[in-house]
Amino acid sequence: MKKTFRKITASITAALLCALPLANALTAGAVAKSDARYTYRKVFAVSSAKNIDRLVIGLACKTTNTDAPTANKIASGILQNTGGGAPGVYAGGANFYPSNHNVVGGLVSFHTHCNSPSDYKEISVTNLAYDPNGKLITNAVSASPTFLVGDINLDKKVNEADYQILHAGINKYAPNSSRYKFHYFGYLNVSVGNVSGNYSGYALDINNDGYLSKADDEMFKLYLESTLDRFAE
Ligand SMILES: [Ca+2]
Ligand SMILES: [Ca+2]
Repeated sequence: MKKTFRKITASITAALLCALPLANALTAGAVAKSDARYTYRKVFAVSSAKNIDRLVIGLACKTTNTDAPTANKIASGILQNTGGGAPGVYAGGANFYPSNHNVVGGLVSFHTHCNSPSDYKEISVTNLAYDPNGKLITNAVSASPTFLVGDINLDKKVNEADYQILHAGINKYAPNSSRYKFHYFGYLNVSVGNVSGNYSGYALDINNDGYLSKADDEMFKLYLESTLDRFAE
């Protein structure tokens, strides 16, 4: 019963409440501190040509110690952030119109900042792709789990151990200042010393540009030395 109600609430929120000002979502304890260290991200990506004209995405989460979800472009195109909410709930939303209907790889993402890794509480996700005739294309776009940016080894901490994996991954997949284009939902095999592991591709894209490159390494170093409070998106 509760689950059904949530689903209904989410679809109503996505369909009808998009124009509500975000101020409606602000309650006591909402919004991360300005120097909050933790960024959560969800990536929407497509693995093969699907003739996508419009992608409608949404991400609803609780407001406690958390900023409102905001959409970011990965592929080129037009992005319109919408969004609204109800007390205690953010309903981030966006429309994305890719420049290339047959784009492959990352399309868009949502990000939000939190005071601590345990603050992020997801409620629902919307992911609808339409062709140029306005027809729904089923299973066109995949959404990653919402993940803590920088926590590559999934221990809920962002630290030197994660950086070592990133650094080794760049040496293997993007050597000599080259760039490796992510397919996002595959795994990259990376070894640090004699420990080898498979890591989600999207987890290594620290700067969220769709590629693994030296720029990800540099951004992570700035974060570890606290020159950067948090990853932007
Ligand atoms: Ca970690
Ligand atoms: Ca990158």
